[in-house]
Amino acid sequence: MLKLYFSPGTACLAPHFLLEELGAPYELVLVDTARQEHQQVAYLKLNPNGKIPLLIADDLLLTESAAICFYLADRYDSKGLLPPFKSKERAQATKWMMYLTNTLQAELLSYFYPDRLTHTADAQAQVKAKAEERVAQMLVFIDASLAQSGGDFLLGNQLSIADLFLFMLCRWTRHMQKPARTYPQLGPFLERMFARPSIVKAFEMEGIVAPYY
Ligand SMILES: N[C@@H](CCC(=O)N[C@@H](CS)C(=O)NCC(=O)O)C(=O)O
Repeated sequence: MLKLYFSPGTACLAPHFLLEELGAPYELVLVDTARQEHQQVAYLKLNPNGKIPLLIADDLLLTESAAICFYLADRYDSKGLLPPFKSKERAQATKWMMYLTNTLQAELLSYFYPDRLTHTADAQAQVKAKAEERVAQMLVFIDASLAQSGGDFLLGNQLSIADLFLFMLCRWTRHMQKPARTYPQLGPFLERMFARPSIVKAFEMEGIVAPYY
């Protein structure tokens, strides 16, 4: 049995979309961050980093949202959410997951938690503003890549875990001055993704309401 430990709208979203997309049986376990449950002994025993999400799959305890997505896509490989091993498309899917986690997700963390990077309120405001600027540059690149992909998704015509991950990260930009939905390719991409029942169901289960992205 699969168990996904979640807190609404956090990095659990991509694995959650994926579980729905795969049609896998799973249980959702709420980690109430308002009550600091992610910092309490019971959760720290499972995930010493105190971060969300966490997946338990039989005797496997797995953290890192991207790693969870790779694992689930491989576990249910017949669903085709990752291209076959050794293919060029697989390499591209891996590249996108690395790009999204190393750059966009990392920059978004600076945007949301500037207090972790510097001390004064002024410096934090500067970090936040700079992070927003850098996110915008990344969105320009992703937007152009979507235009060049030759299809509806990052890999062209094939939906992959990278699209689910991208949707999650784009959602996190929704209150920025130039959110992902305002870009010429990303806007329709987000609309298409939001039309998928898997996405709607995961939002519903997490109690997330509009604006969705
Ligand atoms: N790289 C990790 C990041 C996990 C992460 O930072 N999760 C946030 C929620 S989006 C969290 O647990 N924050 C609580 C905290 O940092 O105290 C992943 O993608 O799984």
